[in-house]
Amino acid sequence: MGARELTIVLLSAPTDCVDDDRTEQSLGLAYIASTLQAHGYSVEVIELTGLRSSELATALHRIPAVDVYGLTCYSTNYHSVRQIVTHLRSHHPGAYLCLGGPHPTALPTATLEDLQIDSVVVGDGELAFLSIVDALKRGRRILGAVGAIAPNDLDDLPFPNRHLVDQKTFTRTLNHCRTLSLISSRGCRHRCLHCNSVVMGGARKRVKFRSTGNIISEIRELKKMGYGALRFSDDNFADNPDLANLLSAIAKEDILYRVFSRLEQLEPATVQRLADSGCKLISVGLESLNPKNLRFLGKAGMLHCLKNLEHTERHGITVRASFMVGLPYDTDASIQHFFEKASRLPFTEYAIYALLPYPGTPLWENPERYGYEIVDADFTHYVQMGVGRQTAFVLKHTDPETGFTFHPADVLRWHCLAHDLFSSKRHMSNSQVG
Ligand code: B12
Ligand code: SF4
Repeated sequence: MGARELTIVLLSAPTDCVDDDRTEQSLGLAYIASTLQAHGYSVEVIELTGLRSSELATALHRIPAVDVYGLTCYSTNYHSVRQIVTHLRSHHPGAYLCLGGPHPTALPTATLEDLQIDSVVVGDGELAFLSIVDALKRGRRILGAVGAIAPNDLDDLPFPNRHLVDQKTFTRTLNHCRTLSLISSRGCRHRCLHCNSVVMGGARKRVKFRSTGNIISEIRELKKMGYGALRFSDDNFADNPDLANLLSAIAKEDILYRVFSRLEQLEPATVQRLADSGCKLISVGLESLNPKNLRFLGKAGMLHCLKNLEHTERHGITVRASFMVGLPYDTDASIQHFFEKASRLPFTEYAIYALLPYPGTPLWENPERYGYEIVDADFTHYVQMGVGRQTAFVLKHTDPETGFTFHPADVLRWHCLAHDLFSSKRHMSNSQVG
């Protein structure tokens, strides 16, 4: 690969494991595309999400022959990523293949060994992939795991390019308006035991935030594209150190939006500002009302701020609270007790997942330390909320003190019981907001 211009295709892979995997384009690929373009490369993005697995083989033949392929990969769509890689290797044997995203970031060596790819990027991919492509242009093929090159300042990144895919083919809405996602920070300062954010922070010690001015410029660009409804994909949106200014600036933009936030952050004054600036939905991870379970997860502080739910709903912001089953101190009696209690809390929408050991999290690395055994090591089964609200549980747990053991069947039973106890709430799949 010499002086000739390099041709590059970025790909996302489908999965059958959820009802809809085509809610939005991959923001990660859109960021990588715009970074490459800013450095003079031309890029094509092919989103294969939305295809059923039976349709994938045919679609693969439509992927053009290029010099470089970059694929984004979750744990749950790993099978179809493998199928795509196998196809590309056999039809375009000389092409350079690179993987990035949550799964290869957690398991770079295993992914490199399992798939015949040239490299994986660990963590943020914009500058690392650019360095890979620059090297290829100079005739050097970088092989193996490539560490993220984090930008000193997120504002230096060009906005993700949303014009390379047909936005009308994606399904996300908020208040019945078609919705685009953006992200105002990278990483999360918390270290909850189950959460993949530890991995995606690239073990980052410091969360990075974009400036208010930079976020507002992107919002204006999205409005010009015809989108006044947005979703912030940040792990903990309200943790922004410049939040008050950011929300005052957003308030002038006349948009609707939704966020994810820790409950601790949702103090009355913050909630007022969120409501005034157009926030319609906040997703919060309540996880469990059992204090021992919350301590286990690293969320013990949450029980002291349940009052924050009241302010939020009172300001007309729908709260979507998510809970977990399969935590160490769960029993039939405790599920009954704590979910009954939770059903009386002031939130409108809910989701219930099972605890899953995503690769790279402490629970995956060292399950026995927490009394768990992984009984199904196929991470493509690690679906929190799959087709028809199904959840998966792949762990067995034994309490070291009492010897009480629970298995996947118990957890799936608790999942059903918890749903029944929440009959006065609305499941997120029936959301009237987003
Ligand atoms: C939006 C989103 C979704 C969307 C997907 C939209 C899409 N088209 O990708 C939907 C709603 C469909 C979804 C579904 C699920 N999700 Co989700 N989702 C997210 C969320 C909130 C934001 C992703 C995002 O936009 N990030 C911002 C961009 C900039 O970052 P990024 O995508 O990671 O990309 C960067 C790097 O990863 C890297 N990179 C990524 N791809 C590539 C490719 C190359 C070639 C290179 C070099 C680099 C690279 O560079 C990018 C730029 O820096 C994340 C949490 C988060 N904060 O990241 C969870 C997250 C990705 N989801 C997660 C999970 C668990 C799921 C589900 C399994 C949940 C379920 N229903 O059971 C499903 C799985 C669906 C599937 N496809 O298999 C986990 C992933 C865990 C894992 N090991 O796979 C995450 C990390 C949440 C978490 N903290 O646990 N999700
Ligand atoms: S669960 Fe939420 S607060 Fe905890 S590490 Fe993950 S994103 Fe951060």
